[in-house]
Amino acid sequence: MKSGFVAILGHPNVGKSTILNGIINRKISIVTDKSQTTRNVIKGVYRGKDSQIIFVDTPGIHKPHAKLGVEMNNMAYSSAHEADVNVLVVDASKSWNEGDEFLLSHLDINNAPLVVVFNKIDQARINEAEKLKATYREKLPESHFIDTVASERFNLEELIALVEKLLPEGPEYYPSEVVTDKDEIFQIKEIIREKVLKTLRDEVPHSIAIYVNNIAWEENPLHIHATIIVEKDSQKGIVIGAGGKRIKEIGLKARRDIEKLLNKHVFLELFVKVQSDWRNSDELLETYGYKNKKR
Ligand SMILES: Nc1nc2c(ncn2[C@@H]2O[C@H](COP(=O)(O)OP(=O)(O)O)[C@@H](O)[C@H]2O)c(=O)[nH]1
Ligand SMILES: [Mg+2]
Repeated sequence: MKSGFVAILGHPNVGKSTILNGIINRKISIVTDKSQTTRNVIKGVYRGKDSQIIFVDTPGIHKPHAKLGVEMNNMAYSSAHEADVNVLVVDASKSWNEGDEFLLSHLDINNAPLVVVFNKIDQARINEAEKLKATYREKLPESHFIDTVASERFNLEELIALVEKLLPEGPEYYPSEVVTDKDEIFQIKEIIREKVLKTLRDEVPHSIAIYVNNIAWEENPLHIHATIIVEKDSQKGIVIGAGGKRIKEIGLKARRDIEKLLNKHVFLELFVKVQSDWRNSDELLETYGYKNKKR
């Protein structure tokens, strides 16, 4: 059978997680309209007739401002290095800029085949997109190219077929029931983080981490006690909202998704805690699951 690891790489916000979810046909990686939503490497297992492809969603590559950003970039770089095929996702509605230079100069794609995906072609202007594509073709002449609209699942089957063709013969890496390498606690934290991101304005999201203090698995409803970590008192106020209105809304939305994930009734208790500059603390990055451990 054809099998292997396929890293989905690119700038923040280009649609990498949407591609993973579209391919696996399940929401395993959170998606928002904000950049740097994905902070970990998330694997999704695709099974074809005679293939098993492990798609690896990665944090967007960007110029880092804190240690968290450095860790996130490193996760992407090492995923690229270990992959059998790399998929570089480009926002086709943007023109070539120094961000693209930064990305190409930092990526070590290790001689594995590279597929460049021009996503969001629904938002692109034809002439501009052609210019962008020509630049990529010139810089990466050995690569394969495909257009997609990930949010509509347009051309994702074609992308899978292309990747399948480029993969080597290999073993089945995961048993048949496994869809993702991430456990339920990770998914619960990501659901809560997504609801915070979607409920708040732009300035807070990068400062947020989620910590699960306790899950009483034997209780019904299942009791989950989690903490939203922020960096400043003012952010704590924003997350809680007037009269606790916003945190209630976050809790309600998160609870619904967690119940869907676990297929159980859930009682979700949320707290907010200030921990200034956690994004630059090695110890706290480790606690919150953002340390780039060797996989
Ligand atoms: N118009 C359009 N929007 C898209 C497409 N793919 C993804 N998006 C949107 O782009 C935003 C970022 O997507 P996401 O998957 O989180 O990007 P990531 O940061 O690269 O993982 C979300 O609001 C998506 O709904 C597409 O093909 N067309
Ligand atoms: Mg993402």
